[in-house]
Amino acid sequence: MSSFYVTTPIYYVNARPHLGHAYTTIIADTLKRFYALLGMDARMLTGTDEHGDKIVKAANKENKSPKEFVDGISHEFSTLWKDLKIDYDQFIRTTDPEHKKSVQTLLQKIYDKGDIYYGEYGGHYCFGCERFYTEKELEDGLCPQHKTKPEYISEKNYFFKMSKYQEWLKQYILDNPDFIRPERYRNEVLAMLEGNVLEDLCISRPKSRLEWGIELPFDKDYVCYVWFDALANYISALGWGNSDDLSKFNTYWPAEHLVAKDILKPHAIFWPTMLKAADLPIYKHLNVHGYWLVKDTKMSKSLGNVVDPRFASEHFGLDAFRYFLLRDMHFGSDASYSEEALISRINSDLANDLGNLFSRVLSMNAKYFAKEVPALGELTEEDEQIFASVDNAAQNYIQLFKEVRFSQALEGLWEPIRLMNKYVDSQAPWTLFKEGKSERLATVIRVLLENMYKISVLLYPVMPESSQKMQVQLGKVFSLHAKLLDDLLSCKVHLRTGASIAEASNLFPRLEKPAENPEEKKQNTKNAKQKKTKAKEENADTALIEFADFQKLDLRVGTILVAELHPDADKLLRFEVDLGEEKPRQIISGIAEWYKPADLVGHKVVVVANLPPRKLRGLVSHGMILTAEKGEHLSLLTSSAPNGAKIS
Ligand code: ME8
Repeated sequence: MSSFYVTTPIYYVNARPHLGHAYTTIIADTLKRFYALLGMDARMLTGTDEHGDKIVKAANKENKSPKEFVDGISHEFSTLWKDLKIDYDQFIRTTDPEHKKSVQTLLQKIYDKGDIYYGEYGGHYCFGCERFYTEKELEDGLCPQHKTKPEYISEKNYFFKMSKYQEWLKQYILDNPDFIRPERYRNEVLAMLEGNVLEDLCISRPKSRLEWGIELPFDKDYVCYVWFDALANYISALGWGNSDDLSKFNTYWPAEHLVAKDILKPHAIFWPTMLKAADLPIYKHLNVHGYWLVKDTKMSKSLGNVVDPRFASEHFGLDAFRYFLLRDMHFGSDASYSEEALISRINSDLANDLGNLFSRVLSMNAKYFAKEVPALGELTEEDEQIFASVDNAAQNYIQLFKEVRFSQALEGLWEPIRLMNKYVDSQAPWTLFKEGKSERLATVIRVLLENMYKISVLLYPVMPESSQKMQVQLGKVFSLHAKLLDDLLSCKVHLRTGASIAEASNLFPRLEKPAENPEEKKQNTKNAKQKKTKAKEENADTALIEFADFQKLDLRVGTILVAELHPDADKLLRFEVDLGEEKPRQIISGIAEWYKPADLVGHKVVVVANLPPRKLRGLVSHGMILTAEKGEHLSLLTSSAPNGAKIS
């Protein structure tokens, strides 16, 4: 059986997992499932990157030892992947003893070959990136990523002769056009290789400065540079360099790597040259995606705009969330995340198109054929068109999936889904039923059921649980085997005539409005309050009104006759105020935090009497009682004038 091996970056444990991490991990899971569907022995690796300065700093901040700190966050990643039902085979941690051993084997191998040397180096070191920058790479003297001033450090270190492999790498990329994909990233890497002389890579850090790392096997005063250590995870996970049993390595290597554009250079330049130096086969493809943005900005903890994938998947449904991520990001480009976009995508593609198709067809089948699969009769041209369009879309879908173009693959698959909905309308089974054309009715329903089954299988990598639900409804659940897709596509009929199938159910309920995450809700209320206060302050300073505007106000004095709590709102009070009119007025006011109702009866107050009536939690308010407010302090405006006296 042929094999397939997909990896995610191993994530830093200095921050908690967010949507960006979840995206890469979900597409890795999707690819694994896709290749399993193709009949391959598919394997997926993910994990955490736990050494380096950044981690030590983050641990110090929380008053924890590095080990205690990394254990906690690494666990958060692994439990999130379990909650998101990611089917990974292995979760590697760079603090695993096997991994450490592999890194040392790799270092020793390259050292013995003469491609690691000891030298003095002075450079601009960014602690955020954990790397040296050359003068040329800095922007206005600042790190281009972190916009902070790097520290100039001069020290003796070990270097990997990366420059020696520059020409080889350039040629390799030219000879293998899809080695780095999409093309824009290949071009970016070629530009790095063509325009500059590659510098050798500093691969050590003196222990006097940093102890939290893997010791160099040839010098115990140094630890390994975190990127050299991290990249090796892709092979150490397969047992390379830490065990005599190389069967896993021989079966699964080379890998298909998935990363975002932030870590293009280490994966496209450091890693292949490291593999070449160690005489190991180069990975298959580097698949590079863009960023998920929130309101056009990259997610970051400091901006407070990180999206919590657990909340989103629980709220909108895991499969629907996966579908949105795969459909809305064109692999390679940035994409914007918003709940509005997600809801609109789910409602249009899943509720309207796919869900509707299933519920219509299954309910007709229940009504006309007592929930049994009807027989396929002679096929008309329209029937053949449905089969052809599904087969065609399936071929394209498979090809596009192999090219990691998930969005286009799904877009193409939705064409036959929409076509089937139109086919239902044009064939009008309800008319065939009325006219007693039962054989034709059976064929129409069977054409639909067979093609719905194919779609359900094809959707397995993207929406595993829904795929299974659809198959349960259709009375046939597939099991993975080598020829599954060949069989699926080479044959028109997969269901058994007379087999019982389900009644209609709502696979993808329509979503109504964005979710309010309790944390976000708190933040939104806080922001709204701050905005209101700021606007008030600004108005106080700047906004002048015309005298005519003031004259429009009808301010009157009145006596509170009744004061009580609003039956449906903690912050509101209900008043009846005598303004010298025929009847007292009902006024609802938000002052329950400051006054007890009983204390207010008999008080004289000032009321804005010409506001339009307004409903507040079910009770209509005919005016507003004026208060004076400063900071936390609030008091009622009073007057000794008689009821109904006008203030001017
Ligand atoms: O770089 N949009 O770890 P990291 C899309 N430890 N993907 C995003 C994203 C966003 N806004 N933010 C993060 C490291 N990602 C190293 C990797 S590998 C040998 C070492 C995803 O925690 C994306 O996959 O900073 C990106 O490449 C990765 O998280 C960076 O994770």
